[in-house]
Amino acid sequence: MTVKTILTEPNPVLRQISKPVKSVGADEKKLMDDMLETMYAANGIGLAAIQIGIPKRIIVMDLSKDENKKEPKFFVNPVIKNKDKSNSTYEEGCLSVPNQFAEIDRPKKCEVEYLDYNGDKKILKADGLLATCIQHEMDHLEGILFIDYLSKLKKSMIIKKLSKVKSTRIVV
Ligand code: GNR
Ligand code: NI
Repeated sequence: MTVKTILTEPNPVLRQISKPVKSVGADEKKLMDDMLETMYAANGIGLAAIQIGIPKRIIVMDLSKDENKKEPKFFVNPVIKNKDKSNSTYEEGCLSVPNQFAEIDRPKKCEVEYLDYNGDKKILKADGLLATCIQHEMDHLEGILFIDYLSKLKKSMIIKKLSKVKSTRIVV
């Protein structure tokens, strides 16, 4: 397992639409292992393959609070089936939008159909942070970031800040 570099906004790769996986083979399992390692190293609760530059419809997640009781979850070709009519608000962050947070409204509950690590078809009913996180990750598969839901002004301020951080790094 390898810790990969997480791409950050404004990197155009993050705007690519990820492609469905044909089958869950050795390459996909290796990718999922690397994604999980990368996510844990960055202290995130979810990661989409495009965040490490691979445009495949694969997501990993672990919402467990206890470091010693890991609960990794793998989603290949996920599809959201039933979105709840009622919304809930969470303060979201994103490993690809470092140190920026904003309250985002999303459907409170949803159902997800997907293939698991072994390529078996599964359905998950999600609520609370799990539902929020799945929808956040599904957005990555479509090239969408949470800042896209903010006003033009807030979004451009965040992108400006992130661009500055990057150019400073190059100068130093
Ligand atoms: O680590 C993460 N935390 C988080 C908090 C609230 C809503 C969504 C997330 S996902 C984020 C990791 C990430 O960027 N996944 O794409
Ligand atoms: Ni994210």
